[in-house]
Amino acid sequence: ARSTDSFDYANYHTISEIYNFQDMLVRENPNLVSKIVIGQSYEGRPLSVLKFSTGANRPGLWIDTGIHSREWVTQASGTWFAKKIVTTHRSDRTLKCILNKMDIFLLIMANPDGFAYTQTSQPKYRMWRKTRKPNPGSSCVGVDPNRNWDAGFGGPGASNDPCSQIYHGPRANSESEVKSIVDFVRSHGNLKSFVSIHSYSQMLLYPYGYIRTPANDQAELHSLAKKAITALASLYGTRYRYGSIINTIYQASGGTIDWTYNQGIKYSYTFELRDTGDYGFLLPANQIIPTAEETWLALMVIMKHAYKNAY
Ligand code: PAY
Ligand code: ZN
Repeated sequence: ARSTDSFDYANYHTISEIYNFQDMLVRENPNLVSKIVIGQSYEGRPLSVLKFSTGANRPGLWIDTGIHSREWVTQASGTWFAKKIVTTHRSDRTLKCILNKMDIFLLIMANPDGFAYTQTSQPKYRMWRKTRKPNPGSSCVGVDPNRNWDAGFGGPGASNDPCSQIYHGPRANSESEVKSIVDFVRSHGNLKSFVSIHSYSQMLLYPYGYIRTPANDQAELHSLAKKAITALASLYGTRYRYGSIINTIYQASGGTIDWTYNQGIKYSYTFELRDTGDYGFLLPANQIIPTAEETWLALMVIMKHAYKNAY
C-alpha cells in the first residue's frame, strides 16, 4: 500500500508491511502520531510503539497486540485500531475528549521475532508462540513472554522446561521484549490503563492469574468488564466470558497484566479475541475487520472509564 487509506485491513500482512504501515501513519498524521522505539527484540527488530497525543505530560493508556506471535488477528486488529484512531479522533466525541487529556500508546508488534518466524515458508512454524531467544543447554528455542513478568514468576501455570510453550525463562524480564515494556511502563510512570490483546477464546480478563486472592479493585474491574463485553456484543452478537484470569481461563503466573496491576495500573485487562476454537489461531481473514470493530467498542468503554475515573 502507498498510503494507510489503501492499506488492505481485511487481510493479514507481513512484518515489513506492518512496519511500513506504521511509518506511513506517522508521516500522514505528524500532529497526532509519533513512533517511539522502546527497545529491540532478541534478533534486533525494533519494538516500536505508536503514540497518539495532542499535548505534553499526559497520563497514558496502553494497548499491545501480538505478544504471542501466532495470534495473528491481534496484530491485524492493532493495525486497524491505529487507523481508527486517526480517522475518528475529531468526529468521535468520546475519543476526542480522551485525547484532550490522555495519550494512547499502541504496540502492534510486541513479539516481532516470533511473528517473523510464523511467516517463514515452513507451515509448522505458523504456530510459534514464544520469543526466539536460544536457551543455553537446550535445543529448544524461546520463552513464553506471558510468563516472563515479575508477578508470581515461576509459580504454578508456568513451566521450567525450555521446550514448553509456557516456559517462563531463566528469570523475570529475561526477554528483551518484556524488559523493554517494563522499562517503558516504569519510566512513563503514569499509565492509567494497560490492555494486552491475545487470541483466541473470546474472553475479557483482569488480574489475577497467579493467585486466587481477588484484586483489590475486583468489583470495579468486573463491572467494567461486563460493560465492555456488552458493547462488544452489540455489534455482531459475539459472546465473551469475563472474570479474573485464574477463575476464567486457568492459573498462569508471570503474566503481563498481573505485573502492570501490581505496579498500580488499575485498569489492567487482557482480551482473548475470536474465536472459541473453530479456527483458533488461524482465524480467516474475512473476520479481521469484524473482530477489530467489535473489540474497539470494548476498548472505548475501558478507555472512557479510565478517563472519567481519574486516580
Ligand atoms: O491472556 O493472560 C492471558 C491469559 C492466559 C493466556 C496464556 O496462556 O498466556 C491464554 C492463551 C493465550 O492467549 O496465550 C490462550 C490461547 C488460546 C493459547 O495459546 O492457549
Ligand atoms: Zn496469547
